[in-house]
Amino acid sequence: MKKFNFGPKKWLGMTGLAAVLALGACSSGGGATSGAAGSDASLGDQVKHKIIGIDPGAGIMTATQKAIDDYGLDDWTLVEGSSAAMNAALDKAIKKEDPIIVTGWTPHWMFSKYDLKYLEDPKKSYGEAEEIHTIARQGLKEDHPEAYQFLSNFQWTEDEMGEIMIAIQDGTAPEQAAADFAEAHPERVAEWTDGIKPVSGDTITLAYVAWDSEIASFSLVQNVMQEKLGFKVNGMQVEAGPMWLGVAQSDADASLAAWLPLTHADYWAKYQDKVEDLGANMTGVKTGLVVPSYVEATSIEDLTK
Ligand code: PBE
Repeated sequence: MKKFNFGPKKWLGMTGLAAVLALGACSSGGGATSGAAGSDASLGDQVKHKIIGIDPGAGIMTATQKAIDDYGLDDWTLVEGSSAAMNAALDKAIKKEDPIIVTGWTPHWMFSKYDLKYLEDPKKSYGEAEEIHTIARQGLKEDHPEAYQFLSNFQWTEDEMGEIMIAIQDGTAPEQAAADFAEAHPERVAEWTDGIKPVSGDTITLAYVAWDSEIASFSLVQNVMQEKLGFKVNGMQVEAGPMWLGVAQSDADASLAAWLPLTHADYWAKYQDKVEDLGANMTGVKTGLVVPSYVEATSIEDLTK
């Protein structure tokens, strides 16, 4: 069942003028591409030339700086914060039908909750076919062959991750959302654990970042490794840089949160000799600039107008 993109279309009513007044923006004159429909001010003026970003270590921040260069968005600023702060800003803007531009990615529950769209990226600043990879520390295969096998087997889909993310967003605790998923999909759990002999209490540490997608993957893998394979799984919740460094230095055994080839290209370049790539745990993922559907712009190129 398709779990994403069933968001209500209730934000399509326009109050562009109110948005302009609320932001105190002034009209940029004739011919400008307006932001919210009905407004004469350019989208840039309406959002004060700000893109709402997330934590500075996230690859999407590097990609967005690149987009700012690639598209000549000289007077634009990328605002640093966290995914929680970005989600809050997006929610606030949508409630008022104000224009807003955020750094966004899929899978993410925001596309289910709100009516959103990616701005087209003809210059490919955000890459093309992104995947989420599982990376392991050197020596994991020898030290914990069962964990290595399971982590190599683990692969899932955007819709499956969406079930956990949306449950968490609706208020279910991550561990419970993961347990519910494992119970609802025994055949998937059986595929991932097929032929692996359970251990008795070996400890495995998984590094991850508090991005909604990664909270979902960590929680599910922790649940399955603990409940079905007898591991004790610790989470090491850190920023993106320390996550990669943690696996490279063997402070963590593995991470499910390596976005490649583009999003974490800098980290990969730095640590590829010290980590092992176990392959994609999800394909067809995406990052970019995201706006509510009521914003008229359709491409990053429109931001220069
Ligand atoms: N993200 C979600 C991450 C990868 C997962 C897109 C925020 C990043 O930008 O590094």
